[in-house]
Amino acid sequence: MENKRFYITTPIYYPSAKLHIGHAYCTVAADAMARYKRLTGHEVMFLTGTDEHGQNIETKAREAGITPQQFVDNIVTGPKGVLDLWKLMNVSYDRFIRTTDDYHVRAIQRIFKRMYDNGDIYKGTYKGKYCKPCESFWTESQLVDGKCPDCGREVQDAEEEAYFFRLSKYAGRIQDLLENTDFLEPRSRVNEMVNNFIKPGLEDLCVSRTSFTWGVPVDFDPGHVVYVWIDALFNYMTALGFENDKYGDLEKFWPADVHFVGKEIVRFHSIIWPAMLMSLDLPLPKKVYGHGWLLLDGGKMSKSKGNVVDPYILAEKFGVDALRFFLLRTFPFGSDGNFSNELLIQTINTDLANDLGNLVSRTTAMVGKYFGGSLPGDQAEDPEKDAPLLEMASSLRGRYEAQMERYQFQNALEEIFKVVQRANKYIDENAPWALAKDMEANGPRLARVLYNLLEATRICGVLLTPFMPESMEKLFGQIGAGADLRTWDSVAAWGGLSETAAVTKGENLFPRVDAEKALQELEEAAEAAKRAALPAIEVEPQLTEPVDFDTFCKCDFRAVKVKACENVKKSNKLLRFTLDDGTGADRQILSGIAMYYKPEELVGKTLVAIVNLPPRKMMGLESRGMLLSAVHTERGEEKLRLIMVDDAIPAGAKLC
Ligand code: ME8
Repeated sequence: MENKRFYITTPIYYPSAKLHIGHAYCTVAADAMARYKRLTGHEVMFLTGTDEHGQNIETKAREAGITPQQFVDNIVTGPKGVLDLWKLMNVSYDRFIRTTDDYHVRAIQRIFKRMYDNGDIYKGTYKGKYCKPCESFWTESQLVDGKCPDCGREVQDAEEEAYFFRLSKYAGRIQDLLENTDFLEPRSRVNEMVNNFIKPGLEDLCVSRTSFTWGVPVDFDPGHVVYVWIDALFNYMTALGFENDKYGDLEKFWPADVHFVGKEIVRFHSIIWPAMLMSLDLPLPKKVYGHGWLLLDGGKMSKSKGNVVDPYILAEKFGVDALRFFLLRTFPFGSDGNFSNELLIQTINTDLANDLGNLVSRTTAMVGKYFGGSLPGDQAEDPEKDAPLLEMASSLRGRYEAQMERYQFQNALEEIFKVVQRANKYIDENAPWALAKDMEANGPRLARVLYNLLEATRICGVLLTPFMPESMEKLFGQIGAGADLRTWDSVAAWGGLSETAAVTKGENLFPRVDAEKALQELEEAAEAAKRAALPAIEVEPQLTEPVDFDTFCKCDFRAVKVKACENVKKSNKLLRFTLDDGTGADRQILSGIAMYYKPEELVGKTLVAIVNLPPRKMMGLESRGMLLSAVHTERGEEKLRLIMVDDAIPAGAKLC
C-alpha cells in the first residue's frame, strides 16, 4: 500500500535577530509542499522551529542586558517575532520546536551519551579555527583564503579540551550515499560536498564547547555544552518523540521525506547529520533539498549586512498570497535569485492582475451580464474550438504533480499559468461579446464558452491552493465551487463543475499595482524602518577627564536677549544674532543653527552665551562669543535646541 504520510521540515531558525524575507522563502516553500501533500491525501507532519542555543545568542543577550532565555523569547514569541511572521505568511506548520524546550534538552543529553557509550564520541583536545558568527569549527584545509568558507569572515584560533565525534569513520558510507543515491538534491550540490569536504579527508568533528554556557550541558561532564549543530540537527527527531515522552510520532513519520535547507547548511545536513544517524543505527531521511538564496543587489540578504527585506512591509502592501506566490513563481528553488521590488510588482501585475485576475473577473462578469449569474443547462459544445483548452486543463494535474514531486515550484506554477493564458486566449477566440449580440441563436454556445472558462479557472484554482490559500478560497466563492470541487480528485478530469454553475461577482482578487507609486512608498517605508531600528535617543558619553574649578570659572556665561535674528546671506547654516548682553552695546554672535530654527521665532528670547571667547570671523562677519545649546541624536538624526532661560532674568546676568 502506498505510504500516505509525509514528513517535511524547514531548518530551525536562529532567533538572533528578526527574520527576513530570505527566511520566509524556505518556510513558504515548505508550506506550499505541505499543503500540496495534504491536498493529495497525505497525512502531513510539517515541522519548523527555532535553534536557540550558542555563543552568539549568549553574547547578544549580554549586550542587551537580559538573559539568553529572555532574549530568544522576545524574538520567538514577541511582537513581529518568528511565530508572528509564520502567522502572517499563513504557514500551516503542524509542530513548532524550540531547542530550549525541556524535552528536547533532555533528549539531546541522552543522544550525546548514547554516542559516547558506543565509542563514536570521545574526549580530546580541540585545536583549530572557529568562526564565531557561524558557530562553525573549521580545519585549516577547509578555510578559503584563511577565512570562514561560509561567510568569508575572519576565524579565530581555538584550543580546548573537547569531545569529538568520529565523523571520519563514516566518510566512505557518506560518499556512497551522496554519489549513489538521490539523498541530496539538486545534484549539483553533491559534487560540492564530495569535492570540498569528503575528498580532502573528513576529520572528526568537535562536538562540545567549554568557553560558554548557553547550550545543552553534557550531563556527565560539567562545563561542557553540546555543539549547537548536534543540538539543532536532532530537532527533526526529538520533535517526533525520539528519546523523549512528549511526542509519540516517531514510528509514524520517521524517516523524514524531505529536509528543506539553505545551501550553506547542506554540509551539516548531508554529511554530519547522516553520519550521526548511522552512528545510532537509525534510518536516514529520504532527502535533503538544498535551495538557493534570495540575493539583494547580488549579495546574500543578511541582517549583519543590513540589506534585508522586511516581509511585513511587503505583505501589508501587496497581500500575503501575492508575496508567497512571487517567491515560488519567480526563482527556481534550487538556485539563487535576485530579489527586487520591481520584479515583485512585475510578477503581481503580469501573472496575478493581468492573467489570472482578468480571467476571473471577465468570466464572472460575463456570466452575470449575459445570464444573470447562473448558466443555463442548454449549452452547445464546439469540439474543435474547445479541444485545446479542455485538453490542456484536464491534463494539467499530471504535469503539475510531476513538477511538485521534484520540488520544482516554479515549473509547477508555469504549467498552471500556461492554462490561464490559454483560457484568456480562448476568450478572444470565442468573442463572447459577439455571441451575446444574438442570444437566441448563440445563447447555448455562449453558455458553454463561459462554462469552459469557469471550469478551467476552477482546475487552476485547486492547484494554486497550496501557494495562495486565502485567495483561492475567495476564488472558489466567486465561481461557486463548493468543498467537493476543491479536492485533488475533482481536478483529475474535466467537468467537475456543475453545468448550471452560479457565480458571485466579488472583490477583484488581484488588483493591479501602480508600480511607480508602490516603489516610492516601499522606499519610504524601508527608510522609516531603518530609522525606527536606530536608538530612540542617543547622547554623547560624558567626559571623564576632570576640569579644575578655576579653569571652569574662567568661562563667562551671561543671559542675553535676542534683539534681532536673521539668516546670513549665502549660508544655509548660519544665523546672525544681535543681542542685548546688558552692557548697553549690541553684541553680534553667529551660530550654525539655521536648520533648527527660523530666525523670527527667536526674537525676544532669553538665551545663554559664553561671552569671553576670542572673536571669530565667519562669512566675513565677526562673531563675539557662542550661544549654548543642547545636542542629542534621535533615530540617527542630530537634534539641537538652544538653551533658553526664564525671561525674568535680565540681560547680562552672570550664570554661575
Ligand atoms: O542556519 N535566502 O539558521 P538561520 C534564502 N539554525 N534562504 C535564506 C536566506 C536568504 N537570503 N537567509 C537565510 C540556521 N536563509 C540553523 C539551522 S537546522 C538544524 C539549523 C535560510 O536562521 C538559510 O539558508 O541562520 C537557512 O536554511 C535558514 O534560512 C535558517 O538560517
